[in-house]
Amino acid sequence: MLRCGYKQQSGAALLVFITIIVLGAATLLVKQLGVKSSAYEQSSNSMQALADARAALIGWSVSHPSLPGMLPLPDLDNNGESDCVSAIGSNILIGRLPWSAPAAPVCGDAQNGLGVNETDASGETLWYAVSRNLLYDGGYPTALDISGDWITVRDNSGTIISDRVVAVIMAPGLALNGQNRNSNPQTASHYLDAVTVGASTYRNYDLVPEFIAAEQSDRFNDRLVYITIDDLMAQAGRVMVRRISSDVRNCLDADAAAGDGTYTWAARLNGALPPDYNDDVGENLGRLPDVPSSGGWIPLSCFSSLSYWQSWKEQLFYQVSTGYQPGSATSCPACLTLDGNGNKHAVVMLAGPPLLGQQRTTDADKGDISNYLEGDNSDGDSVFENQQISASFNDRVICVDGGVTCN
Ligand SMILES: [Ca+2]
Ligand SMILES: [Ca+2]
Ligand SMILES: [Ca+2]
Ligand SMILES: [Ca+2]
Repeated sequence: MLRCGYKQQSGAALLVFITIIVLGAATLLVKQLGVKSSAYEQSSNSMQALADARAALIGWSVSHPSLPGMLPLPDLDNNGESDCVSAIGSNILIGRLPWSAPAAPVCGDAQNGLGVNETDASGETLWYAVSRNLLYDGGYPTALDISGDWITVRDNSGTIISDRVVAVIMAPGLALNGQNRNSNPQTASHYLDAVTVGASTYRNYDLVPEFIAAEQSDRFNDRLVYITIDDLMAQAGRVMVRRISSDVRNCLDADAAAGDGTYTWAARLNGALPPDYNDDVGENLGRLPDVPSSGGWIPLSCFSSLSYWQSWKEQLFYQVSTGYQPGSATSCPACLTLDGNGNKHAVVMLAGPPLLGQQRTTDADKGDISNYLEGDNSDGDSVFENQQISASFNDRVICVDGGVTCN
């Protein structure tokens, strides 16, 4: 009996002990899951804020009234408004994402705010790094350079995710050890973090155009999203195609109608000199001329009056058919074909940003049409095409025929 009672007692004690262990483990598990789920929720909230901000930033750019494709200057003093930086000395600028409509034009550019004031899960305003190529610093017409020299974003292992980035939006998260946001509210390094991978340290707060989307740790808690030049131009390009379809086609048709029905010569591509925009007698293919011709052609000042013209004209190419070139009988069939449809008097081609293998740095680069146009648009014949935008094709071609079918 005694033995049996002892056994029962020790069995009960063991049961209690096991229960305590199991309950303890379960509590710990629930706590851990709670922490993980809360971290997941926080991260998920921050990612949603970043996604919303990214959409708003693209929307701001493509709907800019005078210069679709440009991006807002960062907010440097955290009052919600962009701040003018009249001489941008670095390749990028970093500040907060501006959300409020500025009271006065920024660097002379009247603009709205993004309209959304997103904050991350810790309540912090989002940060924003942007390539100077797409900023309006008052230096018009040199703004909006889509030729290259972009920002690189790397993953946790330092591998490049994209090197065609124009803007990075960052959720800073809570202050880490060593970050003091009370006395340094405008200092990016008190919000954004750095990670060392091998021999390289990537800092999300300095003016080196390299950013890292590292894994979360006690030394790194930034979350970021980015916009590439391709993302932006796919959308700004659509807006520009609509505007150019209307404005540039109207200028060309008006010029033809005011004269003898023929269309202007092109501005010759000459790789020995910077691009010029004078029409050249005998040139069917080149850029669109926007200065008065010496040959008595009606000046195409129509183009120069377009607000976006100076920033976009390097990307615009033009071919006039022999059937409608100056001095011609203004008749097809010596006309152009676009997407299988003939009888086009002229075509205008919007090149888009450079694709893999295309360079637009030197005068020689800028004089070579294959650095801008692809597929059937770069071979110099009379047949042109639009294709689905892809990594190997991003031209947009519109036709001109006096409004008969091209409209
Ligand atoms: Ca400001
Ligand atoms: Ca951070
Ligand atoms: Ca192209
Ligand atoms: Ca062709």
